[in-house]
Amino acid sequence: MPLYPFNVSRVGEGMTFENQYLKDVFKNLKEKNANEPEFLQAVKEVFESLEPVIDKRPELQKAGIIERIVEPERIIMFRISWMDDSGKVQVNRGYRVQFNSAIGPYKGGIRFHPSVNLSILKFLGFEQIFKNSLTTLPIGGGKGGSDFDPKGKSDNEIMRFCQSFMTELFKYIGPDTDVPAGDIGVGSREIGFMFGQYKRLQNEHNGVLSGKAIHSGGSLVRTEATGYGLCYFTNEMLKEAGQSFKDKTVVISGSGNVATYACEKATQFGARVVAVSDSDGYIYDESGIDYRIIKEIKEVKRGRIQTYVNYSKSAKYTRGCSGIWTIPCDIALPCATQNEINKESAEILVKNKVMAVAEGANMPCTPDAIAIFQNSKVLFGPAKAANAGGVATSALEMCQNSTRISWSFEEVDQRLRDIMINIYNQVSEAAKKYNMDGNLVAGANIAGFEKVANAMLWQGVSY
Ligand code: NDP
Ligand code: 2IT
Repeated sequence: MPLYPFNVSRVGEGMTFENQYLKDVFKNLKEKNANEPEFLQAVKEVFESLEPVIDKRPELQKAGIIERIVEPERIIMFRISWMDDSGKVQVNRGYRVQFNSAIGPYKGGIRFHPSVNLSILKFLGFEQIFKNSLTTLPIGGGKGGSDFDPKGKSDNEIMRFCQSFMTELFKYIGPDTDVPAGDIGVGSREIGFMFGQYKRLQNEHNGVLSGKAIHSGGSLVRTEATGYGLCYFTNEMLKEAGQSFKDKTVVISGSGNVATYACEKATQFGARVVAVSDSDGYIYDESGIDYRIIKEIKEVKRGRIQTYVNYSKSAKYTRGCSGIWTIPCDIALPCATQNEINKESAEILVKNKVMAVAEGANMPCTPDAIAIFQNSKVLFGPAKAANAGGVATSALEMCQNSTRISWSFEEVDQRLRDIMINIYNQVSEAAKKYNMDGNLVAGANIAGFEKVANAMLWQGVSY
């Protein structure tokens, strides 16, 4: 059961693009992938943005770029059997969607969550193509994962699962082929177990995974990168509107990797973060959430956000996660999961005078929520652009691995900051170029798409 209910059965109805080529491709895609609502949702949004590009560039239709870009180059699906602590054999399903390698090796995270299925991984892999393109670094798009639920598992169970997952996956990945990283349910501990197994099987210590620990070839700032990058991007968006984080009230959903470091950076920028959540409920603390407490609860104790009340007298816990959007705030940073802000939540945020929303999670806002923000002139930073700091820093890790040197925290952080500013400028300029000034959704889709499309054209049809 999705924790954030969203009516997906209507995805694709009332297509808002008129271009016949896009309409035909989408109709065919919908017929072929009728059981993949999240994937269709992600594609539809991109098609809506691309209409002016397709109208202007007939060579894209001639080369079948759109039909090709929505079809993953390869999908690997496999059985993962592993033994739990009681000696019972468990079976999960594993996947890697190698979506597009036009501009570099497939790159994207691995998600371990019971909700994982092909629709979710295809939406994530599809978005990753354009996100990775926006980073300006040479990385293609991919995503993988399993319906394995890490909650309540012992370290040994996690290790056995990760080893079994990699025993199959290692055949299909490599530092110049496909470089996975973390996502929901996959952090440093899981990357370590998978890296160890890859090294054993391949007999190579290389940059096949990013998000590695520093002593084993990881990059400084990778842990912080998505949350920091989200705030660097949001800062640019606010700056263009003559605003800043200073003295603003911020609500952040989630309390995992992205949320924790978004909380840290927003606080450093002078904002007051008043709420964070997990899938059970949310914490409201008027005096400001302390990101060091989230780190202690989540990274050290692997506990639930509810226990935050044991650390702060002013903190209040409420069960149910979507209620977090009823808290009045200037800036909302959804950093948990897809479709967590629906129409109703968006309407409440607007009524409470939210000024900016930037997506730390992938596709956390439903299409009608985005329309509400845009129609209400709320600054809106789409995931592909706003959360690209994580994968960008992964690409910096790949670069350090290839050259066998490592950069200081300051150097990586400076590069991350420059990349996020550059992404903001690319996205903002692409929107202006196609007369959609301020529409960063369209800007991100167009700027991300054009580079990949040009690479595909250049490489010919059978590559
Ligand atoms: P984590 O596993 O570290 O944290 C996920 C957080 O979101 C947890 O607080 C979790 O709560 C909550 N959450 C997960 N699924 C749901 C759900 N179905 N309903 C409600 N809450 C949920 O993951 P990350 O922080 O790495 O990822 C968060 C988001 O950011 C994802 O959308 C991911 O794709 C995206 N992202 C991550 C990047 C990275 O570098 N890690 C890069 C770019 C985007 P609970 O513990 O209760 O499950
Ligand atoms: O969604 C994402 O961009 C990630 N989970 C990070 C992927 C990566 O390869 O660092």
